[in-house]
Amino acid sequence: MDKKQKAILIDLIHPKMLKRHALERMVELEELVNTYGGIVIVKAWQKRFAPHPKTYIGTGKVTLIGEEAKQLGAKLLIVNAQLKPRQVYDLGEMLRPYGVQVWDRVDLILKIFAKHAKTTEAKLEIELASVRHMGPRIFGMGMELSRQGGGIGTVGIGETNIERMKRHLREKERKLKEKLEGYQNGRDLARRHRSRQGFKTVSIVGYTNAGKTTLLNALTGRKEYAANELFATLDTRVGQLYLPTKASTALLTDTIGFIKDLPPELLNAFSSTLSETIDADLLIHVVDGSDPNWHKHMKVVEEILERLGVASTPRLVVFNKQDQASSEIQSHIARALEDQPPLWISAAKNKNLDSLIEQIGNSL
Ligand SMILES: Nc1nc2c(ncn2[C@@H]2O[C@H](COP(=O)(O)OP(=O)(O)OP(=O)(O)O)[C@@H](O)[C@H]2O)c(=O)[nH]1
Ligand SMILES: [Mg+2]
Repeated sequence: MDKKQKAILIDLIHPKMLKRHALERMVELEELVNTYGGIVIVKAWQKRFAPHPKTYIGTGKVTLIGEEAKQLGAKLLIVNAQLKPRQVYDLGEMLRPYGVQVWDRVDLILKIFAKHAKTTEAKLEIELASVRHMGPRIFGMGMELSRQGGGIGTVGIGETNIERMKRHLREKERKLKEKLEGYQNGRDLARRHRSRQGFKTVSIVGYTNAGKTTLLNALTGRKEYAANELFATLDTRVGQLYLPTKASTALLTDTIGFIKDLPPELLNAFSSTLSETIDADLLIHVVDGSDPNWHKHMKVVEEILERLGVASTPRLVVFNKQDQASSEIQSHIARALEDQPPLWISAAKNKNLDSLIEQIGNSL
């Protein structure tokens, strides 16, 4: 029996942050928790100019949360930030008496990834990301353990354990990377084969839940898993797209979605999966046009594309979910883009896909 895990969420906000922004941040965190399969029972904010160096949130607040958690039977505190290893440790120690575990945003994303990974490659990538995420924490704990073990004249017992642990992790990381390189080589071969056959490649990118997989399915007749959850897709799928204007076929790939504050170590671990995107001739950037945060999400995606080194790949921006987008938001988007009219589609309703296909043909 897998009862839903009860979670308390906490976000640190700058005293000058607009209330609307604070709420939006929380909504996204809550969506992540729902995707994970947890249930949010308390949403808390703390106003601070800067994080507490040791516990991230103020220690008084930590105690309050601990007591509240105990009362409500929550075993999990999720902090909406990427914490320093030391902060996870100190916060965890403070909350241990209340039986509460601490996750940061990356922990949560990793848990979702682990749940959604279907292919061996995606599973390996997640394992690599976890090793990289956990490593520094263990090293941080090491300071603590070696202090405990180290009396006068003794080598800290903690220290030797930590050394062993470090070696173990390094070894694990090496093996994972080696295995992933195997997949990478396979992909390189397949890609070279395709380009010899004259196929152009088009990669669908975008914020998570924008409708990338739905679009891939609609354009290629595939039946990949698409769902109203974050990170439904974690690997790369390829389908064929016939371009009537060019009387040729292009290969269309769909991959993992992006999200704000995606830590670099996560992105790096997914390099094998993302290599198709990195080498594409054209990127289709799918934006959920029904989401009031469309502009922020677009910027996040652009930033990540830059980090991937593909900022100069030709790009086609499409606004999806027109069927759900209010006329206000549609005219707002039109105004914001002023120079070129937005290309609206509805992947789920098969709307306006012909003009998209035509534009893909023209762009290639
Ligand atoms: N109303 C409406 N819903 C859509 C449209 N396109 C996709 N959706 C829905 O949006 C949700 C997310 O779609 P996906 O295709 O899984 O999105 P994704 O970008 O692949 O998401 P991840 O793989 O999780 O990053 C699903 O519930 C889809 O049914 C659309 O044109 N209109
Ligand atoms: Mg998807």
